[in-house]
Amino acid sequence: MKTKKLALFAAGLAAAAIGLRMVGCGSARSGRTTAAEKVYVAPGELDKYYAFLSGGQSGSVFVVGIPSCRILREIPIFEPRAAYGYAVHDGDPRRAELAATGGLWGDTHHPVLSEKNGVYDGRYLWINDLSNGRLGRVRLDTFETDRILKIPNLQGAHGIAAVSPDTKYIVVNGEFEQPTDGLVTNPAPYTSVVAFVDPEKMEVKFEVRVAGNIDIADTSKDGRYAFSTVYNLEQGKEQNSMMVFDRDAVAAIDIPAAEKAVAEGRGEIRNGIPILDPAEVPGIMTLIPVPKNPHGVNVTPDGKYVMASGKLSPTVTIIDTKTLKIVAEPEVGLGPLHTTFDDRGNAFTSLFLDSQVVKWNVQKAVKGAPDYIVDRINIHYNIGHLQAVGGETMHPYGDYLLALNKLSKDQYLPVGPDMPEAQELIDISGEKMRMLASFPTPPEPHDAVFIEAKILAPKVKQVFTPGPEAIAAGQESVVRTGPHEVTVKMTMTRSAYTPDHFEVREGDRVTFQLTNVETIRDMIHGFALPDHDLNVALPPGYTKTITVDAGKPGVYWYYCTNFCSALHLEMRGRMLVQPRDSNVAIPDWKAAQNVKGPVQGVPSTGAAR
Ligand SMILES: [Cu+2]
Repeated sequence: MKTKKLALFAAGLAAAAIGLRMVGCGSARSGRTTAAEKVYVAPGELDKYYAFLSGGQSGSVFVVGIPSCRILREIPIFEPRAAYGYAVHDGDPRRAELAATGGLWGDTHHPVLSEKNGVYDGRYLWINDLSNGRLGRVRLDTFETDRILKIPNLQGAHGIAAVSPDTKYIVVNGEFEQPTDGLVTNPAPYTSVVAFVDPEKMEVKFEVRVAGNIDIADTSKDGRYAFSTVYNLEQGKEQNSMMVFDRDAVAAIDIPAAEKAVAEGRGEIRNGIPILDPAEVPGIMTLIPVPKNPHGVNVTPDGKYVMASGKLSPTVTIIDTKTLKIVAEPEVGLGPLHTTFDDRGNAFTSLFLDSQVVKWNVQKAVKGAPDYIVDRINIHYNIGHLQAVGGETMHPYGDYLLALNKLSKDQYLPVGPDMPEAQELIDISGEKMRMLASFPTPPEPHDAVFIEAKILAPKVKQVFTPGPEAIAAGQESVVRTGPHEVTVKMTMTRSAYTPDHFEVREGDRVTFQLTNVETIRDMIHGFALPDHDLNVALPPGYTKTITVDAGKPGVYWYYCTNFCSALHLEMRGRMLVQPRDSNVAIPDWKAAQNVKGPVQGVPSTGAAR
């Protein structure tokens, strides 16, 4: 008997050990509609929301339709992507920016959207690169990265937030502390900075020094405070020495007070940026003690409270945003990491260790009512971030919540040593949460932000007005502009390049000025040149100018990489590179336009004509 009981107990433990799958996967048919019906978007129908998922070590952002969970595209930010002709070639200004600011890779964690009057206006998305201390900006009318900013005096750009309600700044937290005096020979105590970035100009306006590691960021809804969780107030450099104190803190930076101090010249200028030290400028920062190693920090939609998730403590610390005093510290479960909100006064906190989302009522918790916990749902597994649609704005939608999970284990087919990472979509429209769907994405789902499709979709540009640099049909040419320089002015339309061939010499620098002269949407043409590390994509109306070395003598077929028509495969042309000392005459591409001209340093038997 005793043995049987032990066996049952062991079986129960085993079930718990493989996660909580048996509990979490029940009743897809509870409620009026099935879970499948809730996420089914019929072919030809459109999703209600865009979700922007950070790509983690992919250095990008993944765009997903919600509720269908269909991946719509990837926006490369910190890594070149040949598939989108992004930063592939030296002539692409994004590639030059990436190379100059830390490298052709990144680690994106926290996407934030531009706001107007406390709601998303669909202009920009910003995301951090933790690894190289950068901030990337994506234009949401084109879904393209338009700026990369290296943040001076800061390492480990981690938590970021838009300053509500009108995106006055993007706040960027430096997680990896640095010697305060900037030296390594006789290092001073290590500190970090919070950077305040002008979102339009993409330049740092000022920084505030914090004695500790600055983690996640959010801002008050009135623009007064930037809140950050801070750990390692001990300023230790190894883990043991970081775990001495009983509590760490939420830092509340008073933005107007900091701006005034900067205007009065009270900042130390380093690398052109004023750095304010709260020890020398009292009143610009308040440290609010919270349980050790807090993680997420989130402001309620009504702006009344900011809450820090305990991580090591099973509590969420609720702080009044006016008085900066702690008003409650409710227990929610093991490993609370982040909190998001619906439109009915409820908070949802991710529990990393419990692998759960817990729903709880904010006012009941503040009042100390015992029944503040509303519901719990099992997650598969070890949830990190979570986001409810609109949960970061003043007007949450209260319908869907995305759980971004660190481990998926038994949820998908094995794909090598690395299991797919996953998200789970949860229906939060009712009193009880309901699991709807899970879907994997390439590494690594970390955080997400949503915008309603009807706000953004009408603003997305698909056909562009040709700029002054555009080449019009009939204006194509191949012209020698110097002894070793050739400019090729080329147009592309279904299904041909004009010119479809031209000749240059070994040693030439060839500048392509490429215009896609199409005028209808989704008629993108690519221009790939084998063995020249070159692939660009051009939407209708776009012009791109790129210079390459002609390379070794030979015939190089440039071809279209973006499927465009039944004759897509035939959309190609030849660049013929004559040997440097060739005595073969280079023929004119067109009688009026040619590659004639003196070629210095070429033997008399050479190709100069
Ligand atoms: Cu094409």
